[in-house]
Order: sequence, then structure tokens, then C-alpha cells
Amino acid sequence: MNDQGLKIVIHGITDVGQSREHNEDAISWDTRLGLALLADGMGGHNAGEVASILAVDSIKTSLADVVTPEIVASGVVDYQEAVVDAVGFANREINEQSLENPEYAGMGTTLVLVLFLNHSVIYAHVGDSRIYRLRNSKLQRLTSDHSLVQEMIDNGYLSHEEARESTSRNLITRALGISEEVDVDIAMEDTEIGDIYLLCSDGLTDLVSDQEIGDVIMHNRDDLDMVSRTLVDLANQKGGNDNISVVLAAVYKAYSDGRDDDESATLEIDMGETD
Ligand SMILES: [Mn+2]
Repeated sequence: MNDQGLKIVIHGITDVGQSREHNEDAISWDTRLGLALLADGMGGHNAGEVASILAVDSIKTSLADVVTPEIVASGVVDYQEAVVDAVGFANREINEQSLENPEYAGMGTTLVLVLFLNHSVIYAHVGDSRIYRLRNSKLQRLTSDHSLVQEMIDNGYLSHEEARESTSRNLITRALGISEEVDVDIAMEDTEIGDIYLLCSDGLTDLVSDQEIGDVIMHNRDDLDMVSRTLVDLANQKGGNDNISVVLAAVYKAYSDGRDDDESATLEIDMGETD
């Protein structure tokens, strides 16, 4: 929600990839709310799809009730709390359905979301879907995977390179729907004009490096449709062994698309904190 001369442009694609029968990823956004969401579901049959769609729809519906111009202007709502509540509510809905329907037993989903509020953005995640931010020429990973290999990296047992090759890299340590409570990582930061946020599933990051992701965004930063298609194409060219999803959200001035680029700038990569 922006009333201060900023415009949030959002674009995304979800793709089944080259080897899966179903697409269990779900993406959704609402430009008016300044909200973008991505979920990567898991579970037998179609349960993963059910979980991921339920997550994005439920959270979007919950937040639409509180992200109105009047309520934002009133300053009475703590939006980080509102996001945690919305994710918690979605978690319980998925968990209840998984307990009620045998075919949905054990279903769960990752989640990443960004919510833009005037000059700041709230971002939240559960699982191994990621959020990156390109600011000027620097790509920064804003999330730390809730996964076994990330824990091993944090504890010094595995390098980033070894983690990329690990056969257990898809084992996640947190997900929505698998128990009554969920622990959400949430943060807030100021935005700058020209920032581009990328939400993506592991179908992208397992195959496409941070360097490649940064290069694609840098070179097409005024065309989010092109960025989305190029990233998905790259993952498919490298095998596309999982569903691939990307959502890009850019902060522009209300009266202009894009920004003046420094074409000569070189990309820097920040892998994020490994705390
Ligand atoms: Mn996946």
C-alpha cells in the first residue's frame, strides 16, 4: 500500500519444469495492496498443490482486510504482527485439512512474502523458498533457508558449494501445515527507488546460481516480464527437475517506469548472514 509517490510493479511466473507431472508451487500478488506471495507445496497426490494454493489465498485474504488506505494511515496496526497472524492462520487451515482428509495427510508448504508499506517492506519466510533484493548493483539474499543443509553450513559442516551438490538439500526444517504452530522469520527494511525484490522457489535456486540470478535482473531491470521468463528458461535449460517459480516486485516512482541505469556497474553478491 503506497500513497507517497511510489509505485510497486509486480510480475511473476510459475512453471511445471521438465520432469514433474504437477506444479505444486503457487504464486499470487496484489499490486494495490503491495503484496506478493510464493509457496512451494509438498505432499502425495495433489496435496502439495492444495497446501500451496491454500497458503497464498488465505494470507492474501487475511491481509486484504487490514491493508486498506484508512487503516495504514491510522497507524494503529502493527503490520509485522498482522503478517505473522495471517501466516499462523493459514498454517492452521492447512494443518486442519491435512488432519481431516486422509489424502492430504502430511501436506505442507514453504512460504515467502513481501508487503510494501509506503517507504518500507516487510518480508517473511518459512522453508527454503527465498527472497533476494537487487539494490543498485548488489544482489543480497534476505532469507536463510530453513533446511538441513543450511543448518550444516551454519554449523561449519558444509560449504555453500557442497550444499548445492548435497542430495539432502531439499530437506526443509520448517513448513506451513505440518503442525499446529509455525515459526515465521519476519523482518522489515526501508525501500529505495529502483529496488527489485525476487521471490523464488528452490526449483530456481537449485539450478541457477546467485551470480546468474543477479546478472539476469541487472540486465533486464526495466522489464520484469523478461526477467521472469529468462530466469525460468535458465532453470529449464539446466534440467528443470522441479517446479520453478519467480515473482519480482520493483519499487518505482509513481510517474516513471524503471530507473536510470548505470550500464557499467558490475554485480556484487551478498549471500546473506549465516547466523
Ligand atoms: Mn520445489
